[in-house]
Amino acid sequence: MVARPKLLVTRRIFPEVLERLEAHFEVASNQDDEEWSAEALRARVSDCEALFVVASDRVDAALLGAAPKLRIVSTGSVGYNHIDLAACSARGVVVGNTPDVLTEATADMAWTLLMAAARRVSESERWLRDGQWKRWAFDQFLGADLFRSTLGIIGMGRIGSAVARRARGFEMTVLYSNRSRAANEAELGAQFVPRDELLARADHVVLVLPYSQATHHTIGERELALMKPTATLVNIARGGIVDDAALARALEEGRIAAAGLDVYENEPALNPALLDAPGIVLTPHIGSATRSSRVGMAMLAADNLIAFAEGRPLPAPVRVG
Ligand code: 8YV
Repeated sequence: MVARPKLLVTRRIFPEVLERLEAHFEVASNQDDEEWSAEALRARVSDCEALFVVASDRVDAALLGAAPKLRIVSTGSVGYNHIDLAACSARGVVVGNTPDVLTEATADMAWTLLMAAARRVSESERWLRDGQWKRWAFDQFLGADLFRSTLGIIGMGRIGSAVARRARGFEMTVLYSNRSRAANEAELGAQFVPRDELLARADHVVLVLPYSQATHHTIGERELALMKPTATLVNIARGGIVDDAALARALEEGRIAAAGLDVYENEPALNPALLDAPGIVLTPHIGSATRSSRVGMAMLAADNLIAFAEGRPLPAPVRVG
């Protein structure tokens, strides 16, 4: 019998996915979900042909250098900014990701954060739990309208489109900005506008663009200054797209009204200023966290690995070159 290739899985994965992988690989999986340092990861991957990671694992030249047999990296995420594609290409390492299966859950999360932030859900719940609710008042916790408001979506890919589709039920005007015009803009009823115009006109801004050097701090001091003082900002894309310190200041100074964040610079160590900022709703990177979406992601990451092991094209390849 031919030896099965060695696969390292850096996180605990669903039993049904582990079972599928074990039929094709000799699997070492982190089922206890221990925290592995970069050094520990390098040691564990040193004799592996295949690696299953998530977005919080850095796959850089140092890791690849420590894994001379590595042929495939499969990430259980749609984003792949944690993987050095040039270094993978130089070493002939194939990369796969998990698009589509998380689109709807992540779009739902954008709306969850948007509604919670615009209507001050976290803030009013904290107040209630603190025993401060003694009297009802007309002007308590006034939020912003969603119905018939203007939504600005920055990044009109799969998830941006799913966010836009949901806006129809709220009879919103939808503006979007993107690297290029979206072929589905008529179907979505979305208007393509320059980013600065979007920021100035939108009542609510949702960020759905991938992270790269080019998108680093897409929203910083200058952009926050363009937004309405009543506006809500939602980031379900990647930390680093927003300058978190600038956002905390803008909320503190009332230059925008609210923010809903699922992703942060330097996760999971949040900028403490965000914790104290008014009008903010914070979640711990759970955009894709529904059972069906996460099982779908893990299965697709496994499908990429199995296809590679069987010499078939990956169902969801990332272009490395
Ligand atoms: C993941 C994500 O849950 O897919 C992505 O890019 O950010 C999330 O859906 C998370 O990053 C784990 O890999």
